[in-house]
Amino acid sequence: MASIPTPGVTRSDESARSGLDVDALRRGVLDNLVCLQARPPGIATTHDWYMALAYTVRDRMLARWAATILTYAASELRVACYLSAEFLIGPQLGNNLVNLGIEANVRAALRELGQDLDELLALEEEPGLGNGGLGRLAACYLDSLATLEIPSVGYGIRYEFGIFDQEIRDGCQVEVTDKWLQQGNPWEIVRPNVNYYVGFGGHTESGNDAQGRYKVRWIPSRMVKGVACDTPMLGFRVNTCNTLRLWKSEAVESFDLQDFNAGDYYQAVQEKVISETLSKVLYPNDEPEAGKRLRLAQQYFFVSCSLQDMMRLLDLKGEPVTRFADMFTTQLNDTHPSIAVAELMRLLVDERMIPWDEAWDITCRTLSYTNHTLLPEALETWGLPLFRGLLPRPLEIIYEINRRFLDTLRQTYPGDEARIARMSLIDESGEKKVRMAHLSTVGSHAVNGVAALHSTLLRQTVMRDFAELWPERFHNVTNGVTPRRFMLLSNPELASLLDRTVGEGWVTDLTRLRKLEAYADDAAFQAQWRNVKRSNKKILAERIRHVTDIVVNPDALFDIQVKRIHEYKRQHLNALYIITLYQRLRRNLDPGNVPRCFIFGGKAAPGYAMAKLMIRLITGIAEVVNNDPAMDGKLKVVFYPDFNVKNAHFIYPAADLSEQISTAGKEASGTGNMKFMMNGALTIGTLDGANVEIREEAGDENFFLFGLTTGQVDSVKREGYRPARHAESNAELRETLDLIAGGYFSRGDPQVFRPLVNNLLQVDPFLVLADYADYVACQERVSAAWLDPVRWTRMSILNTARSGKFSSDRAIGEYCERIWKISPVRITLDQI
Ligand code: 26Q
Repeated sequence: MASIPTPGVTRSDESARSGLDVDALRRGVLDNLVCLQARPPGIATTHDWYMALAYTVRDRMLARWAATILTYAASELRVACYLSAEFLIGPQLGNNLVNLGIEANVRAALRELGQDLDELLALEEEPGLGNGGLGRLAACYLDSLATLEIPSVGYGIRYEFGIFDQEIRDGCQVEVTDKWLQQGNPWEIVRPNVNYYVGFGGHTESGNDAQGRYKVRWIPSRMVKGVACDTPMLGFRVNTCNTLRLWKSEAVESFDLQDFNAGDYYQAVQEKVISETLSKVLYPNDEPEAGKRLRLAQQYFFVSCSLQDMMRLLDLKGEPVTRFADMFTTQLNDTHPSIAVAELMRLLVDERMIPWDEAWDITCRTLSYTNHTLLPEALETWGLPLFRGLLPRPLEIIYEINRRFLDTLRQTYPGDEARIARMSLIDESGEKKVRMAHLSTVGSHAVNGVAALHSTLLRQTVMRDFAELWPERFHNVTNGVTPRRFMLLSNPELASLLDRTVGEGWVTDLTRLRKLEAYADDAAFQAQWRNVKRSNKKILAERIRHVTDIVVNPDALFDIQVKRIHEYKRQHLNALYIITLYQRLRRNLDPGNVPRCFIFGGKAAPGYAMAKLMIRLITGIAEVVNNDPAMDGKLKVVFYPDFNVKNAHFIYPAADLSEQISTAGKEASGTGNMKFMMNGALTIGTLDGANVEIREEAGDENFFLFGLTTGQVDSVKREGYRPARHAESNAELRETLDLIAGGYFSRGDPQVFRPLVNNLLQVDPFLVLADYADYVACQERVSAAWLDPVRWTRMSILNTARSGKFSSDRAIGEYCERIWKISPVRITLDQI
């Protein structure tokens, strides 16, 4: 896309700091290289050039950032605050270039300096401040919020170590510490003067104050300081530049450090270390030991800093704290920030002397909660002893909220003690625990699921009692992803074809892609479509060769499954099919003889043994298949290490087939499924999460459906599932499992995959064997479709054409209208 002039900045204003033409950009890079990086061009490393370029781009965002902050500070408006323990924002340079519209000029300026933009882009370390879907969703939402010109802030934690880097050694995952800050982060501005104190531990004291009002004082045993670290979030071709504010923990400089004797000094230093540990590392999900004390401390830390920050902004604006809900609407991204219910109450009642009922009204009007999971083991709870030890005052507040809530329940449901026990904020069935999803639901005015099916199941299962009590509180907002990053930036060839075919407006109004339908059967357009895909597949093939040494054929069907490794996502179902196909090919029994390249990517939680074994199975199959000369030109298997946002950029555009094969009812939504669809991949999938809506939009005939439905899954389980029966009645499945169990994919060692095979045959909690036969049959339909390129290309075009619903702009539009009740605010640059 061509560059655009900066609104409000005339040519004569243009300087090395703000100019967008080639000359100004060139001078900007040189200036930053010499003055900020302190490196003359002669000795500068490529990384120095990257830093200089990043600063040059950031300089161009600062005027917009300042104008945005000033506008929000000055006007009477409502700000949406997105509270999330994770923001997986991905590399920033390319995205900012695209949003500013200066990619072509920057490329030219760098060329004059003897540098290559692509090389510099490849150097950027991405901030891996999230595990997967939930964190990336938060980042897509920030992009849409800025692009739609919605006043908003993202609040989270500035982890020093993000999600680990994955290496594959001897076929196994090895975790390597993610030192993303080692070389410096040019996008972040630390604001030491924006800081708050957060208390932990200690005890509470109660009594009456001078006016005779009952008051509780919390005397914490430890204070931690949170310092704001800001990253600008620029919208696409608009002046809105919002803030992602992440909190870094620091020790409070106390007297103990200054006037010490030897013993106190070491004690004080230890306290400092503990405080700084708070924002040290991101917790992986799916960890059996996830309920760690430090995790709860992290959650409270960032929530308290964020709410205090909002209060300070209110004070700065001269607004009374009673207007909190008019000035802020706050979304809780899952239960990770749900301690906000208690903390906002504490700040209002204890610190601002607001009467309880009024504070409760403010809290409920301010907060809303998004649920991202139905898996019982993933619903957050915290044991009472741990909670009380760390957060004694917030726990008292939760008790008081619960007491009042249960009182109203007893009036509504007299005598129904079972229901009341189910709804209580405290689970008393075993070891007592605080139920965070309950707390969020009671303390919010809106609760939503992330896909239509998920929201329905939420109302029917985990939230059933609450949905009966407050039906109007429950919503669905189907997830979405940003087409700026996942199409325009990462698939430039497709973007350019779309520009030429439907006009450039699709980037901010993805429903315009519908116009492509008219070209679905146009032979010339089909040829261009295939060329784009082929070119993207060549790029991925080259990356694969570079990283894994495996040579893949870009003309093979690229069948891709990239996502976190988890039993419910069923990468092992895919693996069983590959083995089946391998056996058929060896015997020349494959019906279509379609060359396939299976590509996997994804991280397993470090403590999740079965997920790690699934990786080993895939790499084990790859070793056998890729080294079998009989499979040349027919079958390849690749495990692409370290799947992250950066790698995703060249993976989604290269896909022919998108694997979305979770057990029905387990995947809340999925968002990778949407990225594949936009980039013209066809989906093979179950009726789970957003797949249901993807199929609805694409049309049944353009989606490869298989598997049990949620209703069937329930009845199979109710009737007593016997996985071994499927193996007994299906010779191919039996052979496949026997090969794994016999050590065929583990260099002859039958012990390696025993736990996996036994689990499948004896328990199979995710019904892999029950869905196997239908999956294999469905893959045969995929092969048949592939053999008819005109049909396949038509299906591919229609998938992209009908992906408009899955833009995060649509999702954010729904949050604004239905949940946040806020509207856009135009930012102009004339005020600074
Ligand atoms: C909780 C407690 C302690 C430690 C870690 C965690 C933790 C961290 C991250 C629990 C869950 C997560 C992440 C969950 C997640 O990514 N869920 C996905 O959210 C996507 C966006 O809505 C959906 O599309 C996916 O279906 C859902 O799995």
